[in-house]
Amino acid sequence: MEMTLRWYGSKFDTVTLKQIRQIRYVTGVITMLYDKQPGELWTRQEIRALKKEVEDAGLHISGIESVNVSDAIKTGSKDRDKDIATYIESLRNLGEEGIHLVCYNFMPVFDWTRTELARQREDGSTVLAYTQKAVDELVPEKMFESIASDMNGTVMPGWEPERMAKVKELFELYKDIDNEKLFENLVYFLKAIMPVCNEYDIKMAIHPDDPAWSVFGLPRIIINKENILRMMKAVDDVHNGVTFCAGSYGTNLNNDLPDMIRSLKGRIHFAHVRNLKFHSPDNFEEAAHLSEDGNFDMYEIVKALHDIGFEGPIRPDHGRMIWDEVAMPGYGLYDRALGAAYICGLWEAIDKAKKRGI
Ligand code: CS2
Ligand code: MN
Repeated sequence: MEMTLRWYGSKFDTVTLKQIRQIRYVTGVITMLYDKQPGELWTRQEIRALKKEVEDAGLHISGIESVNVSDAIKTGSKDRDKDIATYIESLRNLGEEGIHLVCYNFMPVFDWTRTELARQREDGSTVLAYTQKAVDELVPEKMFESIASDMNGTVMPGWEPERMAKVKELFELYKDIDNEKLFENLVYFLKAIMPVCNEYDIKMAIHPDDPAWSVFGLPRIIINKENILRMMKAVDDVHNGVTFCAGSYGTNLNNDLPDMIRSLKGRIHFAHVRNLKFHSPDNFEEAAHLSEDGNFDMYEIVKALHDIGFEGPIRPDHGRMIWDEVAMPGYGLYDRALGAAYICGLWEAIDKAKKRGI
């Protein structure tokens, strides 16, 4: 595996490449052209400039998170083929620049959903949290307003103000789309992009829906083992792969994370490792990466990745906000750096124990 950190670009991120470089455990960044709208072309010049900036700082681009998929593609509406052609062009440009990993998601309307961005924990740190009760009490148009004041002046992925201004229209677009239709549209998209992925060896890695169930009555499909294996089979090509996000699949306590990892051998191209602390099955908060701070056994998760011979990038996913840092919620420097060190420690111990036959 390679340890990486997500970086949103110098215009948007409070964390600098110089700081990332000094984490030491981290050698690559997962980044993106953050101001691109879904459906917009990523040009070679833009990709090259981003690459140069990262390389000048002594790091490299390990993958893109995300090249976002447009609502026309997700809903299969009239602009779908035009948007797919643009997506293919963007992939070609990334391939030409030597980038071989692209994370994306297929969630309707909202990317991840949390009902609090700064829930205070006992030690004074703050974390992102979710309660089903809060979602049930909100109308979707109010979702953005209800959390905007905790964004620390940053723009959060999937929650761009321009997008949120159109929430009502977006819901309208999805009104006839059920899980089956969404799945069909995903397969249509994948079949169309596989040739360019094969040509440039670009591994597509779908990010799961977060939380792993339907919110506001919208369809959600990338939520459990059965569905993700169905998707792997529907387009049985190594370039159709997975971002294994422990914190997202793990929102559903019925998902057995190490077992899912093992069943996806060969198809996990990217891993997000984070821990959650549950107060009840639909009230949870993001915890420190340390196993005993949450509900997940991080040793078992990292061991499963090691056992399947995972070689791709891993990143600590969201971190807590600690030491008075002011940053994009979930994406501060300090706790993610601690997470990176912890995961590397687990990995080294597992690796050496195996080599020594322990
Ligand atoms: C990320 C997602 O911040 C997060 O929770 O894991 O926003 C993820 O980047 C996207 O869903 C991938 O397209
Ligand atoms: Mn994730």
